[in-house]
Amino acid sequence: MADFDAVLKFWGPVEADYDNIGNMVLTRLFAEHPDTQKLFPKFAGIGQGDMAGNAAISAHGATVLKKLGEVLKAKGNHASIVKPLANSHATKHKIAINNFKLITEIIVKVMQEKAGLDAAGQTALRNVMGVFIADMDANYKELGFSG
Ligand code: CUS
Repeated sequence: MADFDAVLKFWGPVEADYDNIGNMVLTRLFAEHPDTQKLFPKFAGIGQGDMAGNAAISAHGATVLKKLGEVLKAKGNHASIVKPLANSHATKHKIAINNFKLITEIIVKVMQEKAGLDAAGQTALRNVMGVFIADMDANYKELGFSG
């Protein structure tokens, strides 16, 4: 099975609850990698205990997962999705590439727990994200951002 489909098979529960699952992804990212919380100024002062109920964290978590859903459904034809994302993350947010690798591992874990993502699906998601991140990196280099 193609990597995209091996992940999309488990996308239903994520799609049904973007806000809550997105919140879990960012809350866990910030817990496991505290430096990532500082990348987005609007999240800077929020304590771990207040994250689950924080609407801004849910909203951005949902945004991240919706983008991932678009990438999965594009099945490789994601150049038009990656370009604006690379632009905003390189020039506006200044998010180094390594952060996307960190969030990948968190999404793998959260999807395992909340959507039952199996071993094949976990490998497939890592593969999809590997290609996506390499494409982000190529765009970063074109923009002259060393992220
Ligand atoms: O927003 C977005 O979209 C991104 C994602 C991808 C590209 C995958 N992000 Cu946001 C990222 C990050 C965050 O949020 C935080 C931290 C780190 C990273």
